[in-house]
Amino acid sequence: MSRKLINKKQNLPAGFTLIEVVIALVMLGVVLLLFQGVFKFLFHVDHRVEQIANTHKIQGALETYLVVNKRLPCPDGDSDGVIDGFEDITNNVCDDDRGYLPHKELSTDEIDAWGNPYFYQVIPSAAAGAATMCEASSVFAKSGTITTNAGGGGNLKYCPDTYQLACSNALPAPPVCPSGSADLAITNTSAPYYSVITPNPVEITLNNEFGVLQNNVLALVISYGENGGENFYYTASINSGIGTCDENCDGDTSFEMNTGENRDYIVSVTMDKAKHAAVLSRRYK
Ligand SMILES: [Ca+2]
Ligand SMILES: [Ca+2]
Ligand SMILES: [Ca+2]
Repeated sequence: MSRKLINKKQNLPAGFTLIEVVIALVMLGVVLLLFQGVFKFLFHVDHRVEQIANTHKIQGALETYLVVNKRLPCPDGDSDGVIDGFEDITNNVCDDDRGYLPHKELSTDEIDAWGNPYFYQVIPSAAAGAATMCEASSVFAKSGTITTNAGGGGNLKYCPDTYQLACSNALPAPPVCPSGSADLAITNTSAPYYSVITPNPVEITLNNEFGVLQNNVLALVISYGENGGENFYYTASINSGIGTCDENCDGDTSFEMNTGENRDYIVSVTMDKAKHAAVLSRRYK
């Protein structure tokens, strides 16, 4: 009888020891972690690729808006508590120099690839006073009568000898302009108010790791990328005391094309682009 039992035991298939089970579970865990890492990586790559495409769309939309309207839109502010996707502008002056992207006006998406809204910064002078042909803020002015005062804030000068215009208090002067230059007054009733002689704004600076990238920026659109939930101008520490804030949401007009995991996606429109758009629109003055 006992011999039979022993034989039966010997015929049973070999089971797993506890150590073998533990090793198998550890290996399974490692494999799952690897897969999770791969999926996370692919997820982020997918969003980055999507955002790069979004960035190109916004760049195209801003440039098309410039060509069609001969001006740029003001930010969609929150001063009135309403974010409606349309610019906030009063009497040819932007209500604020920063806010949300007027996405309905531009026919672009309201949010970026991570579901966060875009930040839109324009030159502070666009929200500071009257626009004249000799001021970069004129790129944001809507239709309506705007006069470039002779000898006033616009400083528009004309040289009868060379038919040359200049935005300056002193130029053109002899010998460039032998008989001297004269103050000139021009009244425009529709955009564009800016012209080939409108100086660069030098109000917003866009840097990269090597130094200044662009210093004639008129407007910037920013997606704060993967950490946009906390690193957004309207939620970061500068405004609400929560989240973190970097160079692109610290409230000043210096911005940076950063790289790495928390990189931001920036679209910029320079004065050169605005003048190019004015040429395309055949409304160059
Ligand atoms: Ca609005
Ligand atoms: Ca970021
Ligand atoms: Ca800054």
